[in-house]
Amino acid sequence: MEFIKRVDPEIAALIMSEDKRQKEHLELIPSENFTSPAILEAQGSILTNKYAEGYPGRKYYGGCEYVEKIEEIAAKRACELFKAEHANVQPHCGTQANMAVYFAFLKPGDKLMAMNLSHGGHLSHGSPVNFSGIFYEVIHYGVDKETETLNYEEIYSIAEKEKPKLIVAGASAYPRIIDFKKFKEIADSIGAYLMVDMAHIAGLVAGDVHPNPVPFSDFVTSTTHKTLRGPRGAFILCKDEYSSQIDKMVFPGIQGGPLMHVIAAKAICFLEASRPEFKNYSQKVVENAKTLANSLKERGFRLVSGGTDNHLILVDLRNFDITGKEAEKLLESVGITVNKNMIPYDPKPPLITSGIRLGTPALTTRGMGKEEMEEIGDLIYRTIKNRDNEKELSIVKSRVKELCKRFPLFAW
Ligand code: DSN
Repeated sequence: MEFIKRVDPEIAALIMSEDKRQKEHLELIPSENFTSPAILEAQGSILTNKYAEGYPGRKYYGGCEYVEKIEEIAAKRACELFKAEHANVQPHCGTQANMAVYFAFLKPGDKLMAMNLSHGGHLSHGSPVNFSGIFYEVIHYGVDKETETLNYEEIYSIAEKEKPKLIVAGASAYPRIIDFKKFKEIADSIGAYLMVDMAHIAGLVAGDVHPNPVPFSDFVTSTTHKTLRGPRGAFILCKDEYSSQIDKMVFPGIQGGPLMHVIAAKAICFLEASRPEFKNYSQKVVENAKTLANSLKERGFRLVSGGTDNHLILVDLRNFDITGKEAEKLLESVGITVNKNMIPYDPKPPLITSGIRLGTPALTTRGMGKEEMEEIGDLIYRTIKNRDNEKELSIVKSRVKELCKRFPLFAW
């Protein structure tokens, strides 16, 4: 920070404030995590100075001898980690990874079938306000009203009737295991491509606590910064037969110069995720989510689908007579960061919502375990229950502070 402080004190002060916020809050947003100091170092490295359009061995610039080695290593590690035939590590974000697949294999107006955003899907899975909903004819599937889980028979009958060219599996607010084999059978039965967006669960797949979609999919897209705990970025895995169409669509199709500092950080992330410690970490993420889910259930919260199999919990707040928006703000005021989220068949609009989405990847990185998850369930309950009781809220605040102090983040 010394250089930033000298050159731009205004930005330095804001970074320091954010640093303090990250250290002193309980981070429960399921798509967030804390990267290692090695990954931070790579992202802040001189690699940001280098242009490297094209692919290793076929770069459009001189002086690429080191950065292309880095890109080769990153792609090779991604393939090894997820047992894939081909990896493109250049996509800047998850939406661009999805865009590359759609643009490479669909024409505007083609049919795409994906999970409804309001049932746990993602904007880039055909939301009308996203390019994917503007360029394609989108058919959505959702979760069953009773079980709040994916009903594969229902998905099969929608696919059979609508005959989409590409089916997307994957979600950003679905607390259960996704059966990729079933999705593959559905896609095969109508001759559709299957793309799995595993952004949320990539770290769980790497740690062998969630089935790997790679053997069942034509394309797998992912971000690197969620459960995978890498830098902010994305990648695409595919079979060799699709590699040249995917590569051409990422560059020159939709992106320019790759972010080589981020690609180096992705290489480190894949290495870290291949180690035994990461397997241990992923198991703890899931165990912690189950413990937090039980702690909340015991205190009267209704969980969408009744619980969780992964890193994420979706809480229906209606019996506590508070909206997702209000709960997000209230919890933030005591140092607990969550995000408001639609629950399936939510009567409230997306900016209000009836739910909150919680996840354990970040707090597990801090080293928190079963005992802390039980306590956090209690802190969430006490905050919501005593929302107008300043004395209770200040007790919660100090318990949050104490927890954060006992589990410090990496110093930098
Ligand atoms: N915005 C991410 C999430 O929070 O789930 C998905 O891209």
